[in-house]
Amino acid sequence: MNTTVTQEQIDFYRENGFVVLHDFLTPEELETWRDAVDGAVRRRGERRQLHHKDNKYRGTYYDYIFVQRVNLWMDSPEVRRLILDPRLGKLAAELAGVDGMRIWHDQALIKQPWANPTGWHLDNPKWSYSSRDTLSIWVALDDATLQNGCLYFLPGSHKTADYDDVPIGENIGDIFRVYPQWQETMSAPAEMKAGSCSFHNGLIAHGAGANMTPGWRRAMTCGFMPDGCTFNGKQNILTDEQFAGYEIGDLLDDDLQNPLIYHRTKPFEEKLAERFAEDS
Ligand SMILES: O=C(O)CCC(=O)C(=O)O
Ligand SMILES: [Fe+2]
Repeated sequence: MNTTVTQEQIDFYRENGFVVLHDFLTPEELETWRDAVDGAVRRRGERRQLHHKDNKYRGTYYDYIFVQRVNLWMDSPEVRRLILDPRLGKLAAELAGVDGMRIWHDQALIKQPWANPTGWHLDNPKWSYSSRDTLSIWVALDDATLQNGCLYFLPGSHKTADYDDVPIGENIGDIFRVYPQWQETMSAPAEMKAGSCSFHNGLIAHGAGANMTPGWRRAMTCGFMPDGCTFNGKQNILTDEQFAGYEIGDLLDDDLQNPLIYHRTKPFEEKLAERFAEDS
């Protein structure tokens, strides 16, 4: 895994709100990621989240955007080993320019053959904290192409976005009703070979094309929350119990839900090691 970034890549990320890192995984690592994610998705069955009983989107337009399975690190030791990796945390922290990173959630996002496009949206306004430094990694498990639904970004939109949420719905351009100032911005596709990845800011406008092919477009993603973020009143992935337990302004520092996977100065290794000790 090539987790070194140049100053040029950091500058590109800060200016544009995304960066593509080609050849991120070795061919062997790519096989490990594919096996881990495929196995975890299969075992998860219909449940988008571990605490769900069923899939409320079954058969809807949303269900045919992608197979979405959230927080696979929680129920798959194989995915846990990949996602709770301090090298990912350090890389995310370097791009964002923060001291430490926690996991917000991981997600397998698998576009089925002939899947719907992923409408333009922002990520962070959906989440339970607000941070202009939060960001996600998106790892291509298959080649992501213009034909099968690669990501697209609106470069620089993270700088002028605010916290109005736009649902990922059937009109892929709904976001331009909320942010008409972006209507003239040219989008940037992010085609990637399998094993490459991108990082994108939590406030950049992004989406993905339809899958116009009979093949699969698999991706594994993870949102990283800068250490020190506080609850903003949105439930998002929190269970009803967790949601009821937080008050606006509370620190989101529950290591069972949002493990600290990297910090420049605070110790974090011991807690992570305890996590992995349970696996063996
Ligand atoms: O993979 C996709 O279709 C969308 C990905 C996305 O929205 C994300 O990773 O935040
Ligand atoms: Fe997104």
